[in-house]
Amino acid sequence: MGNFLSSVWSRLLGREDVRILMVGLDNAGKTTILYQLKFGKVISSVPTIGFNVETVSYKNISFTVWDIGGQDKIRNLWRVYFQGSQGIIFVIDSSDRERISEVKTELLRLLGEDELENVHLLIFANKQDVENAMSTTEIREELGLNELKKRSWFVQATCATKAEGLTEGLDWLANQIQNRPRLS
Ligand SMILES: Nc1nc2c(ncn2[C@@H]2O[C@H](COP(=O)(O)OP(=O)(O)OP(=O)(O)O)[C@@H](O)[C@H]2O)c(=O)[nH]1
Ligand SMILES: [Mg+2]
Repeated sequence: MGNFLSSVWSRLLGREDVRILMVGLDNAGKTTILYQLKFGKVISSVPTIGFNVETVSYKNISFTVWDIGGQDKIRNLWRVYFQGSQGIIFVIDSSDRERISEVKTELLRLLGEDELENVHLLIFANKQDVENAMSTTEIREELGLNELKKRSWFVQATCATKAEGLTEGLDWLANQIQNRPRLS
């Protein structure tokens, strides 16, 4: 990840290990984001079966991002990876209006998991470059985020293929984890 996000990582100095999970429906852009963070360039991705995991070290911290495939039949496996995570990145294909209710169902199911009760939630409203993509305001409304109680959450507009918005979102997440590793 090199210098790309060093200002983000420097906020997390002193933390031994920070574990972030990245989930979302299939085709949302998770693997593209992971590769952007790791390599800083777009690498063509194929649907993930199972997961990709990348650990990035910066000084004395290690930051592990688990990119878990979003296909319907493996979503039940997400919970295997929840334990010990401080942050969740939930990636949405903002151009996929047809599946926004499915996104909401999955998100609410995720947030209902005991293991994730106090975990910070960063939502990447991805594919903002696609014409007629849902805005962050629309996504907040569609997902009913304003009704979330006791949860620190943030919606960031992104275009993963151009690496836009990723740093801003992770900056928010890093701040949250720095200030309050887990809410309680
Ligand atoms: N236009 C556009 N396409 C994107 C963007 N991000 C990802 N894509 C494309 O969307 C497709 C799916 O991206 P992936 O990163 O493989 O999606 P994923 O969430 O990992 O999908 P699964 O592994 O199946 O769960 C690829 O063709 C990407 O190039 C974006 O911001 N804009
Ligand atoms: Mg993938």
